[in-house]
Amino acid sequence: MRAAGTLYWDVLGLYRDILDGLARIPGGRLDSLGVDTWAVDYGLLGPDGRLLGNPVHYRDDRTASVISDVHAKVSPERLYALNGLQFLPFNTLYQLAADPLADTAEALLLMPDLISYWLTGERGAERTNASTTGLYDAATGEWSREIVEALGLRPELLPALRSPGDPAGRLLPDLGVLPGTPVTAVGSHDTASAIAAVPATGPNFAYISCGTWSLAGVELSEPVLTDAGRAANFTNETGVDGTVRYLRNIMGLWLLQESLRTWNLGTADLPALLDAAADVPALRSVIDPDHPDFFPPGDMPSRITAFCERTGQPVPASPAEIVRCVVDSLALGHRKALRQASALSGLPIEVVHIVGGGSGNALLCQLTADATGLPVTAGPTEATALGNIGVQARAQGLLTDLRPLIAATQPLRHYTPAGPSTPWDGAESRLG
Ligand code: LFR
Repeated sequence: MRAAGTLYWDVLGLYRDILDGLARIPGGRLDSLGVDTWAVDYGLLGPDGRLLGNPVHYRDDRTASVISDVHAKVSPERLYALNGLQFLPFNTLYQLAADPLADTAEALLLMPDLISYWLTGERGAERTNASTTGLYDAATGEWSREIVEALGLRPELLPALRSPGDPAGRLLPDLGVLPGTPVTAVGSHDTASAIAAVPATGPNFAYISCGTWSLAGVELSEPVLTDAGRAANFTNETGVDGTVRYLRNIMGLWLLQESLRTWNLGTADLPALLDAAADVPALRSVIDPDHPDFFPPGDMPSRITAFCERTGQPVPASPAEIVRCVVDSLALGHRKALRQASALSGLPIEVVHIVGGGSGNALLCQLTADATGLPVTAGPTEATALGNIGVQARAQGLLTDLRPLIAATQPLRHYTPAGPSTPWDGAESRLG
């Protein structure tokens, strides 16, 4: 929600919804609870533990003026050598440089850690999400003292790290819901939880965690901190069990979500639009989904048509044509990222797993199979929730290996490439 020009999260609304949800648990008893959210965003606490300001949304533009200051203190090359993170203007380290409260705050808590603190009174920094801040060393798995000091941040700002599966306190009695329930640290970055629930049956797979963002890449055991990886803007985020998510962010279904919002349509209208889009000829016009024009909230269709006009392509007119342009462009983005992930990491890819809400988008799944020339397995849609619960179940000794269980129990859909991927070769060059 925007107020006086700043885009904020309604964090207390989210917290209230969590408490309401807990109050409705059938039977009024839980063995464990785990918190995950999106990455990079945070709240700052004062000495008495109070929230110092309302958390700002990563789509706010406050970092635009500070990125060069940060890079003057630590070069992008040195940053990548230490944190292995793709450059995204909203990475926590840039947000802190734009945040006047960072100098006086006592503690920084990432969103899931903040919720967990309110629920339990205990503070910590869960590793999978800490790895998205830019302040974390991808190779050692600890906060990077070098980066923290170079940026003039106080090391005490950052809480002690914890890993998925670690105990994270108990629900405080004064919340009035399920007092004493144990809280377990999970892959608190939603993408970490989603990838933990990929139903892969062998090592040579790629994944696309497809929702508001498309997170496309491979899972590795060690970070790849090469110049070529930095040039391709690949990230090394920490996963559950110390795995590495070697991936790139692609703008994702945000392009559709914001288009629907502009047209005053809801997600219930999407199936009919996708059916109509399936009848529009393929690859007539494509956009670079990652162009910064598409990042802020607001009228998406006019930004898409402006892009097509600027690049001399047919301008999509109807909603179905715009949806087709978006879905083709996302499939192309998936193809480009996965080819690079394989080339840069040396991992051959035999199958692509699409998980998250976008795995229910049959047109996007089929076009991703066509564009990559690889079989696609789609599902589960609730991968993040399943990965979160899976880590808790394992911490309780209820299971040892989540992926085979997901593969055996979740409905999955399979897509095979419908034809040669040659039309996509030409289209990729149009993305620049
Ligand atoms: C997905 C996600 C991405 C992260 C973006 C911003 O929900 O967590 O992994 O890059 O949101 O936090």
